[in-house]
Amino acid sequence: MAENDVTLFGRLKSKLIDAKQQWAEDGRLLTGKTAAHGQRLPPGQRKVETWPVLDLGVQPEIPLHAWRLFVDGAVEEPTTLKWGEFTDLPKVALTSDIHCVTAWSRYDNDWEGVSALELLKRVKPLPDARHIVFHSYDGYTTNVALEHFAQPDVLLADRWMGREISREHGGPLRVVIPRFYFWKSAKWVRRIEFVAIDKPGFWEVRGYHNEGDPWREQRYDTEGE
Ligand SMILES: Nc1nc2c(c(=O)[nH]1)N[C@H]1C(S)=C(S)[C@@H](COP(=O)(O)O)O[C@H]1N2
Ligand SMILES: [Mo]
Repeated sequence: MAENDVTLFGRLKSKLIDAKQQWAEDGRLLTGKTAAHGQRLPPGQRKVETWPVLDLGVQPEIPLHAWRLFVDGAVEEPTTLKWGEFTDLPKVALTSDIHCVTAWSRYDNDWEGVSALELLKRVKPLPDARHIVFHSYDGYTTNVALEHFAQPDVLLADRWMGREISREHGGPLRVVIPRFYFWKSAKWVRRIEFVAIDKPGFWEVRGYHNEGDPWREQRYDTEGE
């Protein structure tokens, strides 16, 4: 089977995962401020010029012949796309800022890819679809409300600054959801699952906020405090 051709490089960084989980418990980096979206830099963030790499330590290498995107769950038209089928879809280009919960922000990223709205038009979510879970080739998951996925600035991106997205940044295909902290933007996306009942993802079950709006500084899940 083609998927046997996917190679996983690196090892799970369990110390880093534990440290980030501790950040959530300690409320690290919280300023307690909120800001209007008109303020470009959200509270507690600093602008960087580089593009840091953040993941669980395992970076899949997915040859294009083995790449598949599964779109399923509460949709009228479940779809499996091969790479050539994905690249045949209409493309858009747009520019957005990245805000990572570890406090770096990177402005003016030029992305190209297929818009979430284009995908939704094809798979047609059923009326009970309310949430989306992204499943990635490295085992990572993250969730977002359908209403927030269904925005014109949300992309399935295969290009950044005029080049293919590198493996370390989630190539061949990653999700880009600019309005939330970057952990919501799944790298190496493999499956987009539509569900009626929300399913918190990898960081969301480890103390991170379910929504993750940087301007409201929704870094961590502070419920129950
Ligand atoms: N598949 C996958 N996607 C992921 C992650 C991951 O570990 N695996 N990490 C998330 C986190 S915490 C961040 S900040 C961004 C980092 O993306 P970058 O490495 O391209 O900067 O990817 C997000 N998407
Ligand atoms: Mo992150």
